Amino acid sequence: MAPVTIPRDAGLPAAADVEDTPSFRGFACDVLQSTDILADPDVTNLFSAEFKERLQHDIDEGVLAPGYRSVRVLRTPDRVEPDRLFIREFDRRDLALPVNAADGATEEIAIWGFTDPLGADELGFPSPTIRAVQGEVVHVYHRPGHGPHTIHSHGIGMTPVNDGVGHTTFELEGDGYIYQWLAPEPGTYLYHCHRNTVLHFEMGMYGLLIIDPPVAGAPFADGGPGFAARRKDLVHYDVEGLWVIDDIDRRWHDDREDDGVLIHGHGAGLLCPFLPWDPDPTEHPHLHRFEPDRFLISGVMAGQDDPLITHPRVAVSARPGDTILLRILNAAYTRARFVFPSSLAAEVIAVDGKALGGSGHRSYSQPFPLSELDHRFELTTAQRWDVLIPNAPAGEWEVGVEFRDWISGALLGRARTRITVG
Ligand SMILES: [Cu+2]
Repeated sequence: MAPVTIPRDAGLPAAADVEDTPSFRGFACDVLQSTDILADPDVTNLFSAEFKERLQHDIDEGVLAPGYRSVRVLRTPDRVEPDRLFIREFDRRDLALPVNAADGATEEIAIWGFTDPLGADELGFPSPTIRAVQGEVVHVYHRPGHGPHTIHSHGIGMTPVNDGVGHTTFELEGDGYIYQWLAPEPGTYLYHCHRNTVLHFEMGMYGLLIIDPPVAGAPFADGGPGFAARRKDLVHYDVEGLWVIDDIDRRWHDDREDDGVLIHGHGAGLLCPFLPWDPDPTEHPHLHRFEPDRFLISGVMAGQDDPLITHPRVAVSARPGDTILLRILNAAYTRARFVFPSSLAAEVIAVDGKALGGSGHRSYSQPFPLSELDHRFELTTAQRWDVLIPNAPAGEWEVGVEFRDWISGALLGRARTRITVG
């Protein structure tokens, strides 16, 4: 692939060149006038016909001045042709989350998340994976729909304007924004909404973000086979398990009455965490009260009596001798403690999207066997570990997850799943 340069991604700007100062102010002032939006064909591609109609209507009716500027219509600075485009739209639905594969049970939970109109266009939980190849220019076009949201690509290292951290840059309403970044070194990352994050992340506005190495066949399909970075080299894996740990406090998700009346909205708890958003705070929580009562792996709930999850989205199936790569993300607010079978020779090859023993300043670290940690480890919120199981031995291997209070360490819930090799 020919190397691509995005001007503001290439080193530091010249001090004299104010336009190139990578500060929020410089970018945020690049707010389009409504007349620009309606006239510029390059820009109009960014906005739906409905949005432009509405804008024209508001101008015709005298609601907006012709030169109206709004943060609804930010244009991506230094936009170049992308190698890969993703669209993520906001949606909110009552989802029937699977409780377990065995009996087909489900439980309805209100989920906020991202849909992919280029894919299934259905709200899933977690949101659909973003998967790109190292070195690619990636565009993530976020259409927030109602209420402000953002997309923060966690661990990617983009320019400030593209980092999607609402309180340091901007939040999006209306027709959204195209986030532009260069895909960094291969690894396991995540993306999530960074508006009123404590609430929006809990409500489900996140998904895995995986960067694959630039080899034939990449980006790889979720589930494998593929290649991942190990030290300074690549390792082939036959099967990929994507384990996203989450916990749910169902009171937080109880955002509507039966008649559809809103109990709490996007800004709940934002202005002052001690102001009740509900007249009866014993029924509905404030943001400082998180007491999870449902425990999940990759959107599948652990049963209340038997926490074993055999759902094919979670449980891993492989053949003897296969190499298995587990990409594990803790998207819970509790500490997730993993317990692996001691007879499984598993190795931690990457932490937070960085290959241990990789090049540059990562050469001080090394991959290590899980036996060094007595086959158990703990991840806090947003942490990722990539665990490699080479030459998988035949058998049925169970991996346990304990959900531990982030302060006291008290056991709040459990989940278990299986790696079946045979
Ligand atoms: Cu949001």
